[in-house]
Amino acid sequence: MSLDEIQISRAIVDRYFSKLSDCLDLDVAVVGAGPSGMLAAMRLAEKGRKVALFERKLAPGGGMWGGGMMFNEIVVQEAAAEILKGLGVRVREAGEGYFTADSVECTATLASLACRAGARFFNLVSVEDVLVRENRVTGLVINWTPVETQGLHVDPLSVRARCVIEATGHPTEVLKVLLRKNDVRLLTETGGIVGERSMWADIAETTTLANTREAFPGVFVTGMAANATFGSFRMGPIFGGMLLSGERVAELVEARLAAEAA
Ligand code: 48F
Repeated sequence: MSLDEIQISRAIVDRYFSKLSDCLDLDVAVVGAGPSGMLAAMRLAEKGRKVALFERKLAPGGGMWGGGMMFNEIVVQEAAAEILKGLGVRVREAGEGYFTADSVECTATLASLACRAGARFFNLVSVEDVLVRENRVTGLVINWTPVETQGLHVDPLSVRARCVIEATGHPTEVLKVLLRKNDVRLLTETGGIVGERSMWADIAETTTLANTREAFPGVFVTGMAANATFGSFRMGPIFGGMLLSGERVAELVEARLAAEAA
């Protein structure tokens, strides 16, 4: 068979646009492909939900690749170690209830399994705004990351979603733009983003799970975005809370989708 560059190009264009077209109307749109977003997307896709992840960067994975200060090992506690083992990641005991795993193995495994479960990844795509109808977020406004980084004056496209998962990590970008452009209040004590506090791993790991919930009708927060939204501490390179939060948000969203369908 002789290779034809035009056929190669056509295959890419056709496949990409059929994928994008199919994802213009979603059950769940996940913003940010860090550990919490990828695990949530995987679990919801496993349930048969139509899920897409929108990730600004070229590589999915967020802050997990670099471990702590670029030392590419992560630390998790027992419950999260069990999640990783269940995904086939090799986990090693580090004593006194701590476990370690290779951060590249963890990140690559999460990305691979989320894809294989059926979640569709759109990397190099930034979420720049939301759709709001009757005090509920009903979708996202997306654009190419190079348009954003170059400051090009190019209008975006929109995606409808029955639920949005805010998994943008520390910056909490979905809720920030929602608040900036609309006269709305979040389901927090202050009505706004309470804000992330300095490092306190012990409390942060516990509160991440409690903070994983709906922050505005249609928007569920997970991972560091959950702690930033409801005002808890950062925890650094211990990733148990991120994984448990990803699992939890998937359960909450699945329950919501099922209840709304009933
Ligand atoms: O930051 P990130 O890894 O989020 P996470 O799942 O995990 C946090 C940990 O990595 C670590 C930590 C835990 O110990 O403190 O920081 O909460 O991944 C967030 C992803 O969201 C992308 C961003 O590029 C990153 O990959 N992202 C952020 N804003 C947008 C976005 C946006 N507006 N549109 C698309 N992607």
